[in-house]
This record gives sequence, structure tokens and C-alpha cells, in this order.
Amino acid sequence: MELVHSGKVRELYADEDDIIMVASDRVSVYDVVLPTPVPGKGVVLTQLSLWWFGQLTGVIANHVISGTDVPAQWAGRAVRCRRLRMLPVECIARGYLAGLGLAAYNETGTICDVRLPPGLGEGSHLPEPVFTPTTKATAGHDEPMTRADLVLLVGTRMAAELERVTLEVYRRGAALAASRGILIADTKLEFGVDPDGALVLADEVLTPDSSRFWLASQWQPNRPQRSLDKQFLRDWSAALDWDRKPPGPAIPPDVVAATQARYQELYARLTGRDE
Ligand code: Q0Z
Repeated sequence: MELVHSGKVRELYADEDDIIMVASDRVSVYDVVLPTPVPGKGVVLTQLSLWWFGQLTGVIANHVISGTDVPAQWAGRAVRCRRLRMLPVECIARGYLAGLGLAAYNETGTICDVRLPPGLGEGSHLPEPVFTPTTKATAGHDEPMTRADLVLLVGTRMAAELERVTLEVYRRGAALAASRGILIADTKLEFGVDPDGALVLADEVLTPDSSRFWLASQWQPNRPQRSLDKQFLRDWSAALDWDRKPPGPAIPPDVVAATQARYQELYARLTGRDE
């Protein structure tokens, strides 16, 4: 199979007209891939994404052809997908203030043209979820986009459709997760267009690599939240004498085990499944 694209933690292959997305066990912290894998991570994230696609079929069509018709060596960690024309935008929905959304709010009181009430802080629940698209930077960091930028990229109708669908996916996902004790602070979606011109949800959906998950029972306003997935990695790496540039440090076995346990816990809580 032809390798089409190699990302920080995933690979994309072409199989005739289909594409196969393969999630590795690699992890990144502060955008640096660490030399130690977290065994089982690729399988858990792939199964979680497939589960979410299934939950969201009433909201939007998706690119999944099969989670099982994949080469045996990638069983569980690969998805066969329809090859789409991908839209050059990362569609982000935010329900809580964190990360780049928090940075933008602190500077301007707005995120992507949306004015937010004064007095919000790190971790604040937003009155309404907001759509904050960013460019897909080929090098360096993704840049926030205005509504006008998005219209120039994809046209008026598609821009409105992307906003509506992104917010609907976020609302449905956040409501389902909240019923299971988990807050989804924000999520990044990618969309493609099929040969008929229809919008299709692609890539991965509502995984810990594309979203921030917090335990509802541990949420507290005005402080950084404990994230359900990479918190052990962040806490451990923050205590090291490391400048957050490559190469990253090797992960000790107890931190690998704690990280695996968090991924499993997130999966089990959300889906009600053990594996
Ligand atoms: C996904 C990505 C990955 C690196 C392109 N259904 C699709 N059709 C065409 N292209 C894509 C998809 Cl999902 C596509 N990416 C993101 C995934 C490794 C980059 F596994 N890029």
C-alpha cells in the first residue's frame, strides 16, 4: 500500500480508491513526539472514533467504509475510508475556555469574531459553544480564521454549513459525554466533500488527540483543568529539565502505565465497553 501521508502519530495509506488511516501508539506532548510509545493507544483512539462516528450518523455522513476490512497487521488501529476532497480548514468548536481560545479571549475579549462576556477565565463554561475555525498550516502552527477568511476559502454556503454541523457535532457529543461524567472542552473536526458535492465528516472524531476531555467531578473554574488523557504526561514532563524541543524525553514505565489507564478509562466511561 502506498504511504500518502505520515503525521506525528498517524499514517495515511492509499488502497486503490480508498484510504486507510492507521493510528500508531506514538504520543506527542507540547507538539513533540516522544520516543516511548504508549501500547494500546492507537487501538483505543481508533475504536473510540469509530464509536463516535456511529453515534453521530443522524447528524452528518462520515467517511468510514469499515473498521475491520483492513490489513491484519493493523487490526483494531486502522479504518478504511472513502477518499474525499478535504477542505483546507480545521473546524473547532469550543464549549469551555482553554488553549488558544483562552489566549485569544484574554487578548481581545473575542474568539474568531465572537464577542464573549467579560470576566471569563481558564476553564470557564461558555454561554453557547463557539465555532473557531483555523487554517491548516503546512508548517508551524495553525492560525485562527475570521468568518470572512472562511468564506473566501470555501464559499458562503459551505462556510455556514461547516459552522452549523461543527456546532451540532459538538453539542451532541458534549451532551452524551456529560451524561457519563465527562466534559468536552473543545474539539477539532475535519471535513471532506464527496464526488456528489456532499459534506462528509472525515479524519478522527472526538478522540483525546482531537479534543480536550475533563472529568466533570474534577472541574473547577479559573484554573488549568486536569485533562483525562495526557495529564500524566504533561505533569511528568513539566517537572523535567526539558526545553519542549525535540528530541523529547523517554517515558518511564509507571507514566506509560498511568497514561494507558486514562485512555482506557475514557473509552470505558464513554462507550460503556471494557475494551
Ligand atoms: C486525512 C491525516 C492521518 C496524517 C488527508 N477521507 C479522507 N480522504 C482524503 N484525505 C483524508 C481523508 Cl480522512 C485525509 N488527513 C489527515 C490523517 C495521517 C494526516 F492518518 N489528511
